[in-house]
Amino acid sequence: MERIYVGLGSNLAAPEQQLRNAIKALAQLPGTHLAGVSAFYQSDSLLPDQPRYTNAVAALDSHLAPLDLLDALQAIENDQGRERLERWGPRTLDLDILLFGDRLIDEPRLKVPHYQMHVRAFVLYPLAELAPADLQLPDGQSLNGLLQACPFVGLERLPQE
Ligand code: A4P
Ligand code: MG
Repeated sequence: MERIYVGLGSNLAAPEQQLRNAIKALAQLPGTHLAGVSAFYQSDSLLPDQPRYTNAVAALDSHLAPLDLLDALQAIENDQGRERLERWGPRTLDLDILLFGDRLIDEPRLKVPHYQMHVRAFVLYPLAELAPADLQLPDGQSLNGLLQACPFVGLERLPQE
């Protein structure tokens, strides 16, 4: 079993419900245990003229191989009506593999750690709810160091139900 962190994001078609549905689907992945889910956070899109995003992070313990997990996550995105019209376009659901154990993965379809996670408050703060306090990324950076360099600005933590 390896500990995997998955970033969830949505900015179309009832984002909070999209995230709740995705979490149910993650819990049903074969060979996988859903170990935790962060609170939901809202923030403006990194791109102008897009609706606000809701983001969260889920922790999985899984026997799946990385590319099999990627296939499964893309199937969940497609099931929830994701249309890949343009890169970075608005989306009903985006599932990104943030960390996969302590692996560094550099394949055409999969780069882990996720290339932008180090500087995204909407990834780092929910991740910090689930990860051990002394988490180190496989490139040697500490989650605490990244958090200190990434202010909690423009992020709204939603109350949990
Ligand atoms: N891929 C490579 N590495 C990974 C990985 N670690 N996890 C490949 C998942 N996929 C990975 O992804 C394109 C391809 O990346 C996949 O086919 C897979 O083989 P995609 O999800 O189809 O495209 P995308 O999401 O449009 O691109 P990308 O680069 O994932 O976009 P980002 O970086 O996720 O940015 N603002 C806020 N507030 N919150 C957000 O969540 N998200 C974006 C999208 C912009 N602004 C945002 C947010
Ligand atoms: Mg993506």
